[in-house]
Amino acid sequence: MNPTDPIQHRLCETLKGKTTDRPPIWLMRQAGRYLPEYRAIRSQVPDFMTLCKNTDLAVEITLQPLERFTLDAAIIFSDILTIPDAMGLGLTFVPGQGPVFAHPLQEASHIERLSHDVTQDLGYVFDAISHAQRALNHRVPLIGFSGSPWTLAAYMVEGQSSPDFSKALALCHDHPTLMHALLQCLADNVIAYCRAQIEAGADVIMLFDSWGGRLPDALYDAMSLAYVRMILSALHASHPNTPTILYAKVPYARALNLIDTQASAVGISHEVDLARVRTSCPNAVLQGNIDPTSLNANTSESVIQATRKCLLAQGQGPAIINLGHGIRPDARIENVHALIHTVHQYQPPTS
Ligand code: 1CP
Repeated sequence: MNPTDPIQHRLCETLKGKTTDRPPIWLMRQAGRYLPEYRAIRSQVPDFMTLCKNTDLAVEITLQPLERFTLDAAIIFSDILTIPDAMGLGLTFVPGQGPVFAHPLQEASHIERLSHDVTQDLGYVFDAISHAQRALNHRVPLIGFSGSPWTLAAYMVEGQSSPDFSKALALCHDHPTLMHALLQCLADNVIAYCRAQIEAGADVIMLFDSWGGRLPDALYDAMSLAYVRMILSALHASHPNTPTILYAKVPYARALNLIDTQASAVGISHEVDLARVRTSCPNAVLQGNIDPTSLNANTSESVIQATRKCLLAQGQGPAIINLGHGIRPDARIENVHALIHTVHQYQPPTS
């Protein structure tokens, strides 16, 4: 290679729809509680946000999975709830319970007063990205990310995680104009946040609409996808060379809706039949779909089978190997090795 040529990373090439020697692999939540080296750092700080706001620790944790495994991407260590925190909702992570907001959105005035520009309070994320990029030194691309407006709004209205996000759904039904004001405010913030991550050095932007599946069919497009499309088109207009990945935990029909957005790739949940999506969309760049619980088994047989099934389902289409949702804290390290080894060894069937 000419020394002035840009480095051809598998992930970025695949996101451009190009063929690579083998599909790229990375894992959602690859830096996290299943790693003893993460737990060692985590035990030294009182709460999770302290890790995100400390540049050196956030960079160290971003790199941890790359020291152990041969992965094709790094993802910046942070959380989707940084935006609501910067909007003044007072975020803490309560052990055993997850995220909790001190000031959830409970009345119209709370929403009307929200700030449309919080990027100046999120400098710690951009610092972590620029430092991580320097530490990576072009080894692999760095993924920046944000939650989708709906997924962020669901937490902000509810005040915490919830099995059904019923308060947020009630707001959609009872006060749709107010909900749209909140979603638009979040969309403005997400656009500015993602642009600043790209300017700081993120090579790829991923949007998580993790709770898109909680919306009924009648509301999904208006309350979630419309804002996702707005963000993707704003990012592609300002940064046409930065690819995007859109993940949502949604069933088959909605997965096809995601592919219809401008996202460069779509993350497919493990509840969806990947082979069926591939048949419908032979040229779409599809990521994910391996069941994260297969990493918790006592032997590696399940994850090896799940990985082979995923590779076969992808067929000749452009593929990014990943899980269908985030890796769980009780995932076994040897199973993660087995998953990655299966991808590295894979020989596509000759037709
Ligand atoms: O105490 C701890 O160690 C907290 C555990 C933890 C970790 C490791 C949380 C709290 N967030 C994270 C990191 C994180 N979160 C990353 C890091 C980068 C990587 O992938 O390695 C990313 C991308 C996220 C994104 C995130 N946070 C999502 C979207 C992805 C998904 O899994 O759907 C969501 C929904 C969150 C909210 C959140 N943050 C943390 C928890 C436990 C949760 C989920 C709470 C719930 O179930 O509602």
